[in-house]
Amino acid sequence: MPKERKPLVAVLMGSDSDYETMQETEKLLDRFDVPYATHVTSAHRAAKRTHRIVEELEERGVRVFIVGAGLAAHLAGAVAAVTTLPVIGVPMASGSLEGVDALYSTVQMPSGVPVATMAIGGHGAKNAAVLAAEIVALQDPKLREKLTAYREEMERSVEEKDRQISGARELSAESVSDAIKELTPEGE
Ligand code: C2R
Repeated sequence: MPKERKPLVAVLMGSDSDYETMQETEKLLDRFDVPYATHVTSAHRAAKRTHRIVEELEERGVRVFIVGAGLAAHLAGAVAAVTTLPVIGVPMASGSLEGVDALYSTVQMPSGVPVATMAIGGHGAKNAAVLAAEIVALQDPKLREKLTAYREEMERSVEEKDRQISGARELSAESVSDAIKELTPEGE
């Protein structure tokens, strides 16, 4: 990503231990060519710093926040508390509860302060990027075309998977009928 472009999306996470999952978000934002800024911060461990980072990113023109966190995942809610920009939360699949704690902590926001909560882990991290791109695309028709192309590519991949599975089944049905013919005495 060229450095001079202003970030439109902020990718925040509670710890560097979340980064492997949150790279899935970055990869898709790269694919859609959406400029982003990534930061580690923590509402629990660095509350004032988190507030400051959100303000700075808003001033730089960020339009959407994506926030990944695990365990008692309050970071997305804490970000939503100090901005009226859309906040997308990604619960990490970590700890003894494997992300169920993070899911509940992220999704159960009191009315008035929403966090658009994704699935736990990698699927959620990817969907966060798609949703953020969809929000940015409201004012960017070219980005919308990229999202349409992404959907079409997914559809083609489903068709290809179907061809492989149904083709394999037809093949085995053919070989079964050949085997039956071979075993059946002529005239029967
Ligand atoms: P460490 O690996 O640094 O101990 O972090 C992080 O997102 C991470 O998944 C363990 C987990 O703690 C999470 N964390 C939060 C917050 N800060 C860190 N949920 C927060 O402010 O919500």
